[in-house]
Amino acid sequence: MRASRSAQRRPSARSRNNTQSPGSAGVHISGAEGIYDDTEITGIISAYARRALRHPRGRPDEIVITIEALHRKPGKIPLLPITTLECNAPDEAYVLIFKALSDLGISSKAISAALRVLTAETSMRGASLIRIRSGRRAEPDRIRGVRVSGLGIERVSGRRLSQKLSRLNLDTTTVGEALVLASKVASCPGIAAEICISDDPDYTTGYIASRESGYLRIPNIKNHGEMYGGRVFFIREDAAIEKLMDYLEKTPVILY
Ligand code: PML
Repeated sequence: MRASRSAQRRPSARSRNNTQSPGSAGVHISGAEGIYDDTEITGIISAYARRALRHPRGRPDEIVITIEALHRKPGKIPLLPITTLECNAPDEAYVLIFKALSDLGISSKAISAALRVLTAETSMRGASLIRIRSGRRAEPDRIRGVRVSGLGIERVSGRRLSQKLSRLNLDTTTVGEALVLASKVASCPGIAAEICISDDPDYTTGYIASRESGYLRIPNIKNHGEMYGGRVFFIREDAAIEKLMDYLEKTPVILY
């Protein structure tokens, strides 16, 4: 599901940054996807429509829901373990980010480059790819970025995850879907880590994820009302971009 508002309409008074990308169809409002059985399709269409219509980024004037058959059997990937770090303000978050990413072998140059992308006035539609040593950006299209697609969670694991998140008081689609996406990204050969700041102005928890660290949630990574955000994938210096993008965008995986 992709929901957007046409570029001509004025953003709301709160919107410092309308995240409109030059050349894009309009302002991004909401996006989601999953892998589902036939019997779940009608229910999921209304759930996605409801979600797009009630999004804190504003009311979309276009909601596109696409249903595609899978032609490849999805690979099975384990979900990352979740930890919530203690963090009370964005300044503290930045210290945690530098520490966690440096421990994963990411250079300061690359971390700073990622933070510039994530806090820029114009959010990207997909994720940026940044090389872990040189900090060079590697996505072929800096507006579109890389869109992680072809992912879902096994029904039983979804229920188990929901119970686990409930016990942690975190049982929301935002957390569940972010964890599923981060788990696919972390399983991608060539990716060392991911950092995410939500572009939702009401959502101030972000995360760092990697196979080594698991999914590290960082509360108060930004202040309320800020529209910036996005995702950066830190890639090995010699990672082959085409292969990596094929995995992230086209290879179906089911998380368990
Ligand atoms: C998003 O807006 O989709 C990203 C959410 C990131 C953090 C989710 C969490 O609370 O763990």
